[in-house]
Amino acid sequence: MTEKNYGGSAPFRKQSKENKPASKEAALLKVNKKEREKIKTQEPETEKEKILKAGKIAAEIRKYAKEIIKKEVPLLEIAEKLETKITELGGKPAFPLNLSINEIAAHYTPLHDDTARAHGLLKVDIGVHIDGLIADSALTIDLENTEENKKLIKAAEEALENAIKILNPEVSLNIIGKTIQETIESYGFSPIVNLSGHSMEKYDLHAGITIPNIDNNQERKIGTGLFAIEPFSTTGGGKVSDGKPSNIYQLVEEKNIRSPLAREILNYIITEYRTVPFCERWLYKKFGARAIIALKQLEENGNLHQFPQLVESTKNKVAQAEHTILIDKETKVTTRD
Ligand SMILES: [Co+2]
Repeated sequence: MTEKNYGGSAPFRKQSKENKPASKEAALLKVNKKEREKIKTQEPETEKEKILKAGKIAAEIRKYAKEIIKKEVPLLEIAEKLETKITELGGKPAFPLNLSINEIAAHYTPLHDDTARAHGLLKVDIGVHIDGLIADSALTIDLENTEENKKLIKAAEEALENAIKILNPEVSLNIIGKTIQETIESYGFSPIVNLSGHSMEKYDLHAGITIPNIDNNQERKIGTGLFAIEPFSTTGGGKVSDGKPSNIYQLVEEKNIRSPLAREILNYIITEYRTVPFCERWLYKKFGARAIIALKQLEENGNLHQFPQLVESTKNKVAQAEHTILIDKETKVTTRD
């Protein structure tokens, strides 16, 4: 069983009963003890507060997304507005805003000069973090107004709600997957079998535990911690393959690179994003066209990983629903709008 601990408290050294120190030192120790007790009892609370605040911001962004996303609005404008709002509300993007249309299931973010406009079945995937404590949430918007789109969205949303209903630390991962699968199949659609939810830790979006969207015989219990559950429903075969490069990157190694330009940008990435995914658009804004050259060099040198777009293999439409859930003494959806 996994005990995911999102609030690491500082190790608390035991005081020896013998060798009692002189009074001045004793007083000092007492203060220190008090301080340490404070850290011990408050630090997890503070991290929990940040988790909840990040969730609240994501919930606000969900609402704002529904207000501003209309057919033909440039994706670039949507991404910029939503990411700016995250910052205004006191968070940072935990990854570039994803706006994936139709058969693209995930990992489309606009380029700095993107000309695409909103249409079709549009998935909005939102990441917010506060000091590395993450909220991850997604919704799907139907810009075609078709029955099938609406049903696909309903299937994903209901699968998510049914999964949330059964959540507790003792529930097995395959039972969550089974619930998602059965709900989506009851609508006559397929869940995407090779996309899954995930545990999250500080500055770590995909922290090790995978939450399946199908019954995969994984009997491990979910345990406590912070999790994203994200069912995908599709009219297609139910698998995604790698598509075009997404221009979304993540730092994988800080090793040195000869080019001074690439080094400058690498240093910026290390301090600004750490291990949080970022995109070409953000760096273009800061460094201009030289960022594009540097990103290529850094990827070739093995400093960066570039995510591919994820495309439904039979090129059929995909809907997604996602919330972040804190499983603790109780189960709380942090990103509900
Ligand atoms: Co996620």
